Amino acid sequence: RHDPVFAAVDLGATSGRVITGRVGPGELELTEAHRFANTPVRLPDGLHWDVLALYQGVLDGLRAAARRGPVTSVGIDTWAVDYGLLDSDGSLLGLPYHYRDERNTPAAEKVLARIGAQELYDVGGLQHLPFNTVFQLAAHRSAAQWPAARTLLLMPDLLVHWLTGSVGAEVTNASTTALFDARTGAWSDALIGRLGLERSLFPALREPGERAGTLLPHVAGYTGLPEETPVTTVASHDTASAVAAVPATGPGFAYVSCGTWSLAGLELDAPVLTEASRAANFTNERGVDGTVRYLRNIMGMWLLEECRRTWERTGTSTGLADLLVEAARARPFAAVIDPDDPVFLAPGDMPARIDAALARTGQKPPDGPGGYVRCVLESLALAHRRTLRQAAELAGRELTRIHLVGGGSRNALLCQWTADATGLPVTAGPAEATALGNVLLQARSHGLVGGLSDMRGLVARTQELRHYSPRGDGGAWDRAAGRLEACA
Ligand code: LFR
Repeated sequence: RHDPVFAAVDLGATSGRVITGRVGPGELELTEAHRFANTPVRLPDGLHWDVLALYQGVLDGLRAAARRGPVTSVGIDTWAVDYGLLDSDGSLLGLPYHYRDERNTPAAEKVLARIGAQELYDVGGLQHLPFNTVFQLAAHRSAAQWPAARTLLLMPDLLVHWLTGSVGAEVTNASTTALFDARTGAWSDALIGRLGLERSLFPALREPGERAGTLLPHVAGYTGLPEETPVTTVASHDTASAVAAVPATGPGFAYVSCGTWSLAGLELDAPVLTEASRAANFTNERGVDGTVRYLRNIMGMWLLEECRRTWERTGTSTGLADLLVEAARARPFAAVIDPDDPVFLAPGDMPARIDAALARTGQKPPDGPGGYVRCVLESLALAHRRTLRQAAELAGRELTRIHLVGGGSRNALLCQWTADATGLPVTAGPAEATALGNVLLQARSHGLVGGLSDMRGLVARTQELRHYSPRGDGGAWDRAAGRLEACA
């Protein structure tokens, strides 16, 4: 068998992976070649990504992939919004900041005072999140290194640059900067100018499927991959890759890409830039083939993961399987929080912040870790319901099914409760939607699959999916949804 194999580099907020994907007629099979931790580092000037450790993990992963056999091409995706700055020699200026760094919130306020939320939304169509690149840049401009900056590269573009020497800005990820025009699909020269930023900081855009370059000699030498191995531009925003691999076979689907974040929404042909959409804080990020990812960021599994990190520090048991058993036994709807509350954004003691949020809304703290986990998962299911219903209304769509993809799709409680809360059937999986999307975009550029519906059909036929039907306890979820609104 000599089916082509593609290497997908997928960096998430807590770990990075290099996954190989074998693509043949009617076949799509992933194998993990290498996994490494992504551990952010706090320095005196803020919270940073350890970008050199990440790059080294990428190199080691490519080497592990090369040892298994020939690799047809390489693609890279990561989270969005974060970037590195290069000087005129092409050297990295300082360490990229982590989007959870606290410096962004005051910077965002300053930008909004100058430009105004309406004008920003009218151009970029993005949900207001304090870490959108436009706000990070406002904070960054007072740094001593700023005047030396010549090129801004978003995280995946930076890694592509280090592998190949080439410079570009992939569109799905560029669309998360707020400096990208959601209507035209190009950098907004007008907004960049209004903010007093140099237009030359922003490289030429690249579409998924384009060849970014081939490996630099020292990269080929280290990894054992041939120098002519192409690095293919994929949907380099992980959420765009995940949405491309949603195994939907018909219209009327909603998706929840559930990992550190829950990204809940719809795929549209055109952005929704109405005032109602802005007020409801929906994002219009760019998807594959000019589609629009109309969604909202919900705090996601971060709430649970950050609870577990806190418990780990205090020596409480944190095994996920046990916690989920306890959560299933805990009292239903004992406590409801609003996952969208910005108090949960920064790293730190999550159980204490949940307690404080519950106290503010006249609720009692949960009973033991299982109670916290139940509170988080029920609250997430309620947030999925609220967001998807609003998205459908604002976009004038009728929903028939939810596809829950990403690591969260392994969480049976969350899947079932999302079905129960929404009254819609949930198809769960694949957990590796992002890596699949990355592999499929490469396979497409090599002529092995067709358009989005072809790619999705292949995922639906080859990957293991689970189905959850809503159970008839809708009334209890309606009442809990009322409590969520009371928290907001
Ligand atoms: C998910 C994700 C979200 C983005 C957030 C921060 O991994 O990419 O789509 O809003 O991370 O970049």
